[in-house]
Amino acid sequence: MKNCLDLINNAVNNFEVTGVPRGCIPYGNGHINDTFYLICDEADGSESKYVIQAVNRNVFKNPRQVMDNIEKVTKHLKQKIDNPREVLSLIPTHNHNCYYIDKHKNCWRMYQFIDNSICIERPERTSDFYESGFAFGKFQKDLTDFPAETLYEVLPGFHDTVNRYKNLEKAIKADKVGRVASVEKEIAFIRERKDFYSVLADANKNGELPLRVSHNDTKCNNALLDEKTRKALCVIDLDTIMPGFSVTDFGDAIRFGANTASEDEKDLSKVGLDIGMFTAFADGFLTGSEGQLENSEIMLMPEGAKMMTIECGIRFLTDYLEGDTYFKTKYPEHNLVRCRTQLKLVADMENHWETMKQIVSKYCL
Ligand code: ADP
Ligand code: GN1
Ligand code: MG
Repeated sequence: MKNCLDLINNAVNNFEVTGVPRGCIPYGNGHINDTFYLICDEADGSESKYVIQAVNRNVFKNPRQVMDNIEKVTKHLKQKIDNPREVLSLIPTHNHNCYYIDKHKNCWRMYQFIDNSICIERPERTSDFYESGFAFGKFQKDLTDFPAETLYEVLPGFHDTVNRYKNLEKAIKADKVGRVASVEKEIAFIRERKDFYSVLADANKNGELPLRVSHNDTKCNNALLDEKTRKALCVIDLDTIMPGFSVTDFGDAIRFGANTASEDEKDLSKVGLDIGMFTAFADGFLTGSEGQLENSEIMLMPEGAKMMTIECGIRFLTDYLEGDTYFKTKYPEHNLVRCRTQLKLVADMENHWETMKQIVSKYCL
């Protein structure tokens, strides 16, 4: 998509932008969608700025449902949030739609660009991670009264860890690209923990974990911060909004941002849980959600962190065994390297289990 200028320009021409489009450039470091930054020249000499994205059709088989979810949720948020920099604003097409499907069936959408914002790839300081937690916690709070069951499950079973594990077992059995023999240690680690994978689903059945709107991609690069104040600004990347659990949103953020190393660090001695970052994010998330979460949910946050980490490890390993068809990879062992960081992080979370529980327990009412 990145070089298809005609496609992008054609898409731009279908949206109600103000001013004259000057040009689009690839933007951001997202792994899923193709994102472009668009500047338009206004008659008075000023500029208007937009983000135009092609939704990844390989991941999202039904982009209309994705857009329907985003439209409903942003509409709800706009009733509570006045500041246009704090909520994504969809730009309509000339036909009053919130997306445009081109002749190649690419689904395009456009947002107002949130100016003077920063997008952190990994938190360098605890205060940034606190703000990221605050943004996602507030997102939970603002959507407490949204009927989660009215959202489409755009990625069915996205955080169904039991099923993710079953898929791994299928991939092991199929051994499509002959890689199983080289990953026996990783497989054993994952099998040893198989009783854990149903813990959140069971808590939901027992009434300890309510169904809510979950974001499902709470990496810190999906919460913009204000460039000057570095305060939480806006939650972005709403493709994966679905009915789900607060603790998986919490957990996925910890998985990514409270790792002492990056997701694809090859030196496993660098990988571990940064308790300072964990504490900061928990503080931000539980402050931002302002008493909307139940005590039983708060106490399950360490489980959410461990679940998201092992689930991601399972997904990376499955993709590795299936020949790297889902996650974008830069070299042949990339998915395996990512899997190993996740498993190392799980082991370190197990070492810090009581500390994590104590930290979150302070927020129970
Ligand atoms: P992906 O699913 O590929 O991660 P995102 O929706 O997160 O796609 O967008 C990719 C990047 O584009 C973000 O990390 C952010 O830097 C930037 N971005 C997206 N939407 C906006 C916006 N409305 N204003 C400013 N920057 C944005
Ligand atoms: C994908 O590309 P990004 O950062 O938005 C994936 C997440 C994984 C993550 C691992 C829709 O997210 O679930 O946790 O990679 N998103 C989807 O880096 O599968
Ligand atoms: Mg993103």
